[in-house]
Amino acid sequence: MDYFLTEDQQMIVETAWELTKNKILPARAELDEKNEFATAIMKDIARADLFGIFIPEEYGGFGGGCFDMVLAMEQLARGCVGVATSFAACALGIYPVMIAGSRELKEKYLPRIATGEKWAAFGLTEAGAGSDASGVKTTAVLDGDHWVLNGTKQWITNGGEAQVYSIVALTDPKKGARGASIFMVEEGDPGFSYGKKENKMGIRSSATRELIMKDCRIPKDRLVGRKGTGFITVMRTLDLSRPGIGSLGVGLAQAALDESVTYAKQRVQFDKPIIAFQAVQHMLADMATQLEAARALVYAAARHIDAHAKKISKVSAMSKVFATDMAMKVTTDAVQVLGGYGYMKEYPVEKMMRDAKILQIYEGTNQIQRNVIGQELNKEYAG
Ligand code: COS
Repeated sequence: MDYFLTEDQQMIVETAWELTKNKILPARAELDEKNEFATAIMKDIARADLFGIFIPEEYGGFGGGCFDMVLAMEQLARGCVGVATSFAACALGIYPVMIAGSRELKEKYLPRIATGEKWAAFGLTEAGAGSDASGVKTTAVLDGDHWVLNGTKQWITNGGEAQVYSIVALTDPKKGARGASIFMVEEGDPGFSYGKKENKMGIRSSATRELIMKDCRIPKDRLVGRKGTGFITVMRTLDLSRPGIGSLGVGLAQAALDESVTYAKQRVQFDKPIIAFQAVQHMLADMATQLEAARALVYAAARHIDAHAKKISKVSAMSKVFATDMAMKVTTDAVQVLGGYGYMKEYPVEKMMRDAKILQIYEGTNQIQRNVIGQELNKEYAG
């Protein structure tokens, strides 16, 4: 379908797809097998200037919006969702500074993120705080000119690879969510270290680690926004990032459909290519239709956000839940179309199915997305 992209948008798509073809496709199977972070590809993404897409021009970026990011992420995800996730997590990690940070913090971090000189990560999740984002236990106490952070973050994408971390910590534990604040912690800060790298089912070219803060001292001015406004900044950050996760589902499902149709045209059974059988055709037709519907919703959600619409939570959650449930279904069907071959590692669809699963879990499970949509409906129909 034609989405009438501008020349600049077409250039983003072409740049990201060229990078995917030349750098990601040849490397993805080995990175997956070795559970290895795609360091060289992240540097290629920086050289292709994709990190600058979402950073405002005054801070050295291209001043693009959510839609531009969604376009780039979709193309990267056609190659490998692990790589695309590492890229997306840099945006997620720096959005709090863009949303609520002081001019000084923006000047300090944004130009370096734009060039890809530094990578970022978002530190919200803890052992007891996942879907319940307000269950954070990490604390931050002011001691003279420094904040002292104590706590452990879990399953942090880009953990150990990023140099800049936005960390959610309680500055007033008695107030719960309303006592949360966000801090920028940097690699090398005293008292800041990493736990072990996780061994995951999918997105194995991305890094997932614990972040450990033990009397971690950081300068006072690394507080993002006002003290106690951290939870709301987290919610606004997730509103902004969730269509991007939807776009990973779209890119992944596109890749799975491409593999499925190509295979179905070549594979001969009962003296015919299997695409000649209606049973297979109907599966492919459903895959293609669901994919296009998800893409349209993700693009619409991103454009809705870029238009500075007042309410974005519902449409953002809808785009994430619909596109990622679709990706799980389409990648599972791709394995089915390829049959026994689909189950083998010689073909990429088994990796695609493994990678799809995390999309339904991270950045808010799809159950949480439905809660958000339900709560917003409840408010809209309040009368
Ligand atoms: N934008 C701005 N403010 C928001 C908001 C949004 N999208 N969503 C909620 N808020 C505000 C509310 O208005 C409320 O403010 P007041 O305290 O001033 O009234 C406050 O935040 C608390 O909101 P709420 O009561 O709805 O919070 P809950 O604790 O019930 O949690 C959910 C709501 C479940 C939506 C939240 O915990 C969530 O998104 N969880 C998933 C987190 C997640 O994605 N984790 C994955 C790891 S991060 S990669």
